[in-house]
Amino acid sequence: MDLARTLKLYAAPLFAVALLSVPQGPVPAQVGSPSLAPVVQPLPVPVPPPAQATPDESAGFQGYLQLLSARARSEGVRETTIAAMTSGLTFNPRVIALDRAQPGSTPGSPPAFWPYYRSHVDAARINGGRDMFANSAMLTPGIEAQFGVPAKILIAIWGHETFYGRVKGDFDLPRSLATLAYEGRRRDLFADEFIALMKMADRGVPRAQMVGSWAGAFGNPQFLPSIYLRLAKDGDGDGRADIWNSRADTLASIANYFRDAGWKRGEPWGVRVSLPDGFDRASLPEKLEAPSCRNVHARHTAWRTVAEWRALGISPQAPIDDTTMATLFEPDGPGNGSFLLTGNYRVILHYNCSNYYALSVGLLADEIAR
Ligand SMILES: [Ca+2]
Repeated sequence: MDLARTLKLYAAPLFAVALLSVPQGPVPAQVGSPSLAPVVQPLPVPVPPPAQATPDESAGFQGYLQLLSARARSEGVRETTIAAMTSGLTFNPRVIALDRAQPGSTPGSPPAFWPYYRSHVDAARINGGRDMFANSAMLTPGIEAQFGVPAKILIAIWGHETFYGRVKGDFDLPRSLATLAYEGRRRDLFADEFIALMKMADRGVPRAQMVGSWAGAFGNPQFLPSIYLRLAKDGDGDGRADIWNSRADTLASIANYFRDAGWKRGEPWGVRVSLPDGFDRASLPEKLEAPSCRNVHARHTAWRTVAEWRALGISPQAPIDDTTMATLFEPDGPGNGSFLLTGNYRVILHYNCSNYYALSVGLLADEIAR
């Protein structure tokens, strides 16, 4: 799962990018080390103009494709698939320009959450989710029963990733993944994804369907190929996991990802809380330490039960069991909104490790079901 988590970090939420008004495709704020800045940044990032592949790059890339092909062959990928996936493939300098345009960790205080939230979880996002929620009412009880994940969460993920399928990306996936692997900064990860994409083709996914984000994520939930192979589900029983076009397959696949990542049935992602006047924040339990995604988790307190939080004077604004373990998080500091976050919030972070992302998903989900 560590590998899967790391890989999923490459899958930028396209909708966030669209709303950042970056004119030339998705620009996730951070790819790679989960200990860096949030994946979703509230500020637009200047994108350098596309460069041309140099002759050396082109020659080297073609040689590298032969290495990838040999590996695919050794892993049982069919010869016709290898040919279909590599013939005519060229290095894409645009993908590298986008990759290099990502900002690193932002020094100083993290940017404010609420302005980001207001601009991203707008009326269109909420109303689109409510429509999807209502129109999926025949479908979702079965998925909720099977996987234990609320439909509102699944739909909020879909809304965040691709605005309910409206913005899925149009980069050629083999070209993007092979380019990122060849460039070498994270070669092993992207080479693995390229091989996984070939295996998808062997399973019958059409070459023409292989388009998505510049970083290799695709379909309604923006899965990477390895995630697709491992977790995509056929929700409508036609024998194919069509996360590009099928609502049932999309929702079942996101639900399967969440179940696999440890979503706990019946537990909320978190609740808003109120703190008593003069609450002594200096006495709060220490910061949360996590093996990955440290900067994101370090903004939360250590775990306490809800009963222990209540004993400190903190009042949940929605139902949550006293025995539930939770951390306290105040994204914009005291007096600007406070939350108790459960283990299920960590599952949303597993999908995309950013407090902006996870808190927005949780709040959008609650708006959708309101
Ligand atoms: Ca299907």
